[in-house]
Amino acid sequence: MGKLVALTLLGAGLALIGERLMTLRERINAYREVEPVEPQNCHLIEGLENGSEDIDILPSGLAFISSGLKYPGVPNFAPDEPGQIFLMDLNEQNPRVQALNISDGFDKASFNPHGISTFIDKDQIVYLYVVNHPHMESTVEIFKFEEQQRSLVHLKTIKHELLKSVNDIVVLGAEQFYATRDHYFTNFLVLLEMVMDLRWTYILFYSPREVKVVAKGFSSANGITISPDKKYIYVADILDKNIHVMKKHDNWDLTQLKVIQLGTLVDNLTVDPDTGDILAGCHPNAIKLLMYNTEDPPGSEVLRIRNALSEKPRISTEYANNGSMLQGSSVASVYQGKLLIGTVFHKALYCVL
Ligand SMILES: *[C@@H]1O[C@H](CO)[C@@H](O)[C@H](O)[C@H]1NC(C)=O
Ligand SMILES: *[C@@H]1O[C@H](CO)[C@@H](O)[C@H](O)[C@H]1NC(C)=O
Ligand SMILES: *[C@@H]1O[C@H](CO)[C@@H](O)[C@H](O)[C@H]1NC(C)=O
Ligand SMILES: *[C@@H]1O[C@H](CO)[C@@H](O)[C@H](O)[C@H]1NC(C)=O
Ligand SMILES: [Ca+2]
Ligand SMILES: [Ca+2]
Repeated sequence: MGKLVALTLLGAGLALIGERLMTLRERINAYREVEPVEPQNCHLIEGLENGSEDIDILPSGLAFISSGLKYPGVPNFAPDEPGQIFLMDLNEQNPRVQALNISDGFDKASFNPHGISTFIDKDQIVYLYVVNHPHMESTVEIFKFEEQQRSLVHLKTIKHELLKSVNDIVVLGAEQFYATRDHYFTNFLVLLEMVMDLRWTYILFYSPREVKVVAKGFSSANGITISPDKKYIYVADILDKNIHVMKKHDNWDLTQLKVIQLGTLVDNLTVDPDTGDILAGCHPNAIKLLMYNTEDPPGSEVLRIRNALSEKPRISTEYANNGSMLQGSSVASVYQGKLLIGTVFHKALYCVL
């Protein structure tokens, strides 16, 4: 009798895991192929071959691009080379990228940049905040940008026990930011977390005086950005294939206004400064990203969301490719009719819309 119960329990357990695995395959679009949507005027950016995970463009048209991410579960073509931050001036006729020099005293060998966000203070000094994973930990590095010298001066490293598995940040003021945590476990239990869809990831508010979780319950919180009027925060939940629109309160807490379902795995978000539209860099099929195969590579997809705050946001595809041109798009950013598309580990694309 005991044996029968044990067998039944084992069977039920295996069935549950099997069912969860099938659900997970559905959730990460394991069966999806993309239909191409390719603007006429696009070319790959020379000098960016090993990732361009995040992009942030200043109001002046200077774009910062983080490159060389090494992160568990995602491919990397240059595992022995440190990451870099590149600069591109979108005002130029044929913009080219240039690696930014980083000041001495910062450990460049272990630099592993992930999400980035810029901040301009009242004296017009530009700061670049970078999520860094030195030795697979998570820190936030603050740099001052020296435009003339094309260099970054390292000012500070921020560490905190709640700043774990950080994916992206959005800076709100001097040393104040929201950060997303994209997974809870940092060991093999991360698989359990994905399969069981535990939803233990969150958004953290950080300031020198106060650090707190301001929103939780995400499958895997990823890209984060702020609306042009600074009242709303947009967060991509990559495993839930949606964008959460959150209202920001005076005490920095966030409350959810709505969720926009997209049916694709949303990575990083940016906002078109001219229109307020959200641009989302997406992974059409995550299995192809997680199990990299040069014969059948992961594709790329960029969505534009108009009127995100309205009853009926309009969603259109700005770019889609099966991986023959661009693999693993993670971010898209626009500046005056020019579109930059970055990827987790592959090249980057420049389009004139
Ligand atoms: C974009 O998404 C990818 C995949 O999650 C992530 O590795 C990368 O850090 C993101 N980039 C930014 C700028 O947030
Ligand atoms: C990308 O990485 C490969 C392998 O390490 C290296 O040979 C190549 O120069 C890198 N390309 C760029 C543009 O950094
Ligand atoms: C980069 O910085 C280093 C040390 O700060 C300096 O020696 C080097 O000349 C700089 N390179 C460029 C291209 O400015
Ligand atoms: C991707 O699309 C191109 C045409 O755009 C086609 O030639 C190629 O075979 C496709 N690749 C895969 C893996 O489906
Ligand atoms: Ca970012
Ligand atoms: Ca991201």
